[in-house]
Amino acid sequence: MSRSLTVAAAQLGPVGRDEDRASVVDRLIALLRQAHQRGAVLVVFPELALTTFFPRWWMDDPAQADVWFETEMPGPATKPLFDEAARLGVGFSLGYAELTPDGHHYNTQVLVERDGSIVATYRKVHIPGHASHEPWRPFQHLERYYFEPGPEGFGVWPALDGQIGMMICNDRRWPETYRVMGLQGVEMILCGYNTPIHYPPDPSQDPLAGFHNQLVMQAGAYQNGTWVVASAKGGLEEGVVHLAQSCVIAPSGQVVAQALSAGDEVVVADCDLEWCSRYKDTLFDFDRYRRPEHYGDITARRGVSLEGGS
Ligand code: CDT
Repeated sequence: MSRSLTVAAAQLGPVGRDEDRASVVDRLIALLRQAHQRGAVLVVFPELALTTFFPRWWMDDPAQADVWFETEMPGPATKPLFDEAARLGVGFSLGYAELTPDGHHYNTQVLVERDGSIVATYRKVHIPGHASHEPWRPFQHLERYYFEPGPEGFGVWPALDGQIGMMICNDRRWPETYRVMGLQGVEMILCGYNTPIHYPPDPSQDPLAGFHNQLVMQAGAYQNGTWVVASAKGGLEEGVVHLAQSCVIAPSGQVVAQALSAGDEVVVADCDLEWCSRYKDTLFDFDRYRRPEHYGDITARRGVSLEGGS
């Protein structure tokens, strides 16, 4: 028996500083329609898809950046995307900067069902970069200045006839991201990202950006028996080159589809969610093989307390 979910990673090319929400949403709708024509019922858009990657700029007052944030979802600019997706019967996931009514700033991704209803909102847990101006860098990565970490952690939701989880960009580099969702039975993890290829604190990592991108997601998929769908904002954006390489990864860890360009592109794969059980019920049968009851013993033997003292 198979349980097919045809999914599209809707990669975006650069979004300029002066590009308004309406024109970006037009691009998203064009990608949505292409994905639908190719049979997709779920479309994954990138992190902070509605704007340029603004954390590359320092602003003396962080409130100046509020123009890049959404105060409602859908709002007037994003409603056409919600309407077209519901008309086509396509679910989607969209990354955006969220300003909550009580003043919190999050890097957020929403999951929307085929009927246009919001299933879940995930707020990025791992906030990378730095929190103050570092003029020595050729460009800033001020996510820690503009965003708070999401307080809710990682969830998994029944949607699209499967068990769906979300992570955002830097989250994908941390094994616990996948494991926390794996322990909740995740079958498909949706991820948007903006990854500058140049890493100023250690440029020796630059040539490895694409390798590391795949290394972490292929390992996370395999070790937790889950599909991973990753959608980039790639290309040269406001002078900074971003990794493209959007892809779909199977529970075997194999890349089954990948972007060919660094621009707007739809990457489609037909995913059998039953494939997850081949791994979840065998080599990575958590109930059978994981031994969390031993973790305390190991740390005690090494003279390390779980509280972090010694
Ligand atoms: N957007 C995002 O999380 N990007 C990070 C860049 C890390 S370097 C500060 C990433 O992990 O791809």
